[in-house]
Amino acid sequence: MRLNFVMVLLVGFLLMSLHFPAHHVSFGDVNPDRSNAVGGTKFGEEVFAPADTQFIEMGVIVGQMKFDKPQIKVKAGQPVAIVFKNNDVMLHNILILHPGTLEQVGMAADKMVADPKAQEKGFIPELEAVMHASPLVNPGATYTLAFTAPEKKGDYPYVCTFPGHWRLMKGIMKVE
Ligand SMILES: [Cu+2]
Repeated sequence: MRLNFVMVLLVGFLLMSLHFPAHHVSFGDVNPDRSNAVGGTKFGEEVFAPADTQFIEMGVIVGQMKFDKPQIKVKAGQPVAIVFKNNDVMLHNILILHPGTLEQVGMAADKMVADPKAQEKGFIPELEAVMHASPLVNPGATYTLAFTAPEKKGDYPYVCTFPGHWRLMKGIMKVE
């Protein structure tokens, strides 16, 4: 399992590095408070997943602008790795949000179309509501978003913030 995880990250990095200039992979300015992330918010980082990591595969329903899972469940305080495979034909990302902030983040993402640096920022709004975020993932590429599930139980939205996607491309991460 550990080897697979590292392989996924490395393969993801190789695929993405073919398409994105280096500055697209910097996330330091989006939300500095990601100290509880296991890793995976940057490409190429070698992340050793703890043995109790909950791996969750996530894909896209092709042409429908939807994640292939409307809901996922994780255990509070446990390491999580969402293996996001963009099997669609357009760019997508995946963000984990604080409960009740989907609209706020979605609207902010849509407004980013007017921001000349939006692509560079991966269409990730600079809001406290954003807990974890992947970069934009190219069609055919996979990105593993690794983090520690919140201690606080509840319904945490996940969403793609490519402009116009958030109303359909969303789901709920149930922290139990
Ligand atoms: Cu999307």
